[in-house]
Amino acid sequence: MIKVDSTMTASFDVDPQCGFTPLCPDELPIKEGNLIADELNAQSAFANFRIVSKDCHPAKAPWIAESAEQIMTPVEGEYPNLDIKWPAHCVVGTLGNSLIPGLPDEKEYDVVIEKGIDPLKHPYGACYHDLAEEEGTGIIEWLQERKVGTVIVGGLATDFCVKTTVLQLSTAGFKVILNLAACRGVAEESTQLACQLMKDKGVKIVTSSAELTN
Ligand code: VGL
Repeated sequence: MIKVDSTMTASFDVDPQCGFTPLCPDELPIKEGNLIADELNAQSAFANFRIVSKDCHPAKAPWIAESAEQIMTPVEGEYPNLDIKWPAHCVVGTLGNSLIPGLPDEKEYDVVIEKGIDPLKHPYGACYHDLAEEEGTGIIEWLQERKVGTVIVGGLATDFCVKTTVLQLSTAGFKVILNLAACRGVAEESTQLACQLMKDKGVKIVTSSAELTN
C-alpha cells in the first residue's frame, strides 16, 4: 500500500482520448484503451486536483503517415520537433479528439492541457510543447504554485505519452505514482521497457488504485 496525502496530490489523465482506442480504428487504436476511465476516476479520489492532457492535432502535418508502411518511420527533412510518423489522430473537432466515455466533462477538470496543435511539433509529454523540452505547457509551475508534491498518473499510451509525462514530472521533482490499471500500452515490449525505465527513475508503480490509501 502507498499512503497518499490528497491535499498535496494531483491526478493526471494523460491523453485519454477516443483516438487512442478501438472506438477510432483508423487512428491509433490501443487495445482496451477505452476501458481505463473507471481507474482514472478511482485514482482521482486520492487527489485534490485533477488534470487532463489532450493531443489536439491538425488534419495535415509533415508527421502524418500517408500509408501503413510509413507508420513509425523517420520524418524526413529539417523538422527538429518531429521524430517519427503516425497515422492522423485526435484531430481537433473529431470524435478521436474527445475524451473516452466514463470520464468527467472537460470543464470539471482543474486544468486541460492541449498539445500538438502546431503541425511542426509532435510532443509526447504533457509538460512541454517541444521534444527538446524547452517550451513548457505551464503545468509544472501550476502544480508547484499549489504545493503539489505527488502526482498519480494514468492514460494512453504507457510506452509513449504516459512514459514521457511521468519522466518529465519526475525530473521536475514531483513524486510520481503510475497506476497500471489506468493505462494501456501500444506494444507489450516497449511497455515493459517503459515501466523499467520509470522504476529506475524512482517512480512508484502500482497495479491499481486499490494499492493506494489515505
Ligand atoms: C501517442 C503515439 C503518437 C500517445 C501519441 O499518446 O502515447 N503515441 N502520439
